[in-house]
Amino acid sequence: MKLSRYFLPTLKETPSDAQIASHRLMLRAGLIRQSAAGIYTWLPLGLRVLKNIETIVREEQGKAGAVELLMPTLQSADLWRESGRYDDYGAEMLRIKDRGDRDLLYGPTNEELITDIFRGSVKSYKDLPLNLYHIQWKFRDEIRPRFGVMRGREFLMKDAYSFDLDREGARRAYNKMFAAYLRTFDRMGLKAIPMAADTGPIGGDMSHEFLILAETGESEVFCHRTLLDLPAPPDGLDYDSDLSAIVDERTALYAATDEMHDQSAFEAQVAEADRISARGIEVGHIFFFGTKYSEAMGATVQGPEGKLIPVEMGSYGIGVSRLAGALIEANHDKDGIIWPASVAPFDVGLVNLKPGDAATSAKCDDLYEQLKTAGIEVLCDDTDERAGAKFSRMDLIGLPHQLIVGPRGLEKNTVELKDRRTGERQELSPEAAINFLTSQKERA
Ligand code: 5CA
Repeated sequence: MKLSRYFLPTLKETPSDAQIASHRLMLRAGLIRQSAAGIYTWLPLGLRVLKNIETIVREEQGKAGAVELLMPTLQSADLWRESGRYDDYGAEMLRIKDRGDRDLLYGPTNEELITDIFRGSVKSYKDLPLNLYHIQWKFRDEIRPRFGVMRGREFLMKDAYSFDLDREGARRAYNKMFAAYLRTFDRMGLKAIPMAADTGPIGGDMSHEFLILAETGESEVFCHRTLLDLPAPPDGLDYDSDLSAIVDERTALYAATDEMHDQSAFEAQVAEADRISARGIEVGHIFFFGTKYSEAMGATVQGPEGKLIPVEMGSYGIGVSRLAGALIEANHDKDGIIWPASVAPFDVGLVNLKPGDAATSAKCDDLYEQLKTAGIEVLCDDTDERAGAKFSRMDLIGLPHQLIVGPRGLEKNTVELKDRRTGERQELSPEAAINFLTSQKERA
């Protein structure tokens, strides 16, 4: 992509209404614009990040056996009357009437709709287990939308729903998602801490939140230090015993009991040196709620003996748009964003220091084509702005690598390669730079 033909409206000034780094940087780096309180447009650069996050989520859901579909944003109120949540959900739910005076709502979550889809088509235990998910916009009329996309009113969520014949099957589905979540966040370079949690308006008797440590997080985390050092579980775990071992081990290291949610109990039971009490951002939340919706809505299957059995269900959410903010909270410095390679909007920023110089521009075009051929996503700054402005914009938008090309270097057949995270710069030949970037891409 050539910057002169792109749409990257960065801001020079720090927006005064943004209280946390990720919100400020998302506005300044031209990732989002607010259109109403808690409602955002995703600008081209932000959209690329969102799509990369989606891709990782999608791949890991697929590996865990979940099947993608797409449900609408608008839902019929009648379904929610069946579960009893139309009245219970309260003011967070955006209620709409169509021209026929029928009640609709903008979905804050999809338990009812997926249960309706399930009961319409699945009749036998032989079709289980089943896990269906989608990645779709949700609306919750939060009292205090804040921190940009972290607590929006409209936000993108991945929500998966599992259906099983019995509790053991449902527990296994839950554990599978638990492991898939650890892998998903790990691929984004994030250390996610699973924490037993309240089930809130979703309901049920078991739930875990996944939290990313950050000072600006809205949740409190108490956990054992070793939890931070545990690697993500390996790919392809499928045995019940392996999966439940993962869940038991991590849950134990957070808080063994309910009473450990209480800070003083936590402090009595875990030695000070082993204790982490910090703030965290909730990037995912999984629930086991058994037959709460299947009984209320008549989602049954015929069991092996011919009896009708209400299915055991769980639901599994990831805050896809919130993750864009959480990733920045975890990856930035005074100059701007530092994207982990797996979600970066482009792999490389190619900086043409002198677009007026024919030889420099020809070399940039050549490098640009070579990078593209090697499958490397490149944003080329071909504008005629000052070098200083170009450097600060590249630092602000946080692409992992910057490849800087100018007439002085080219006289010696060199270009400069800068690593955004470490700030390290190396001078090398254009060929060596391409080889280096290709090897980085292959490793990722
Ligand atoms: N039905 C369940 C699981 S599919 C559910 O709705 N869970 S949830 O309420 O916990 O939401 C799932 C995830 O969406 C949260 O962990 C959080 O990361 C994200 N999320 C929730 N509310 C917001 C919000 N207002 N803005 C941005 N992300 C949000």
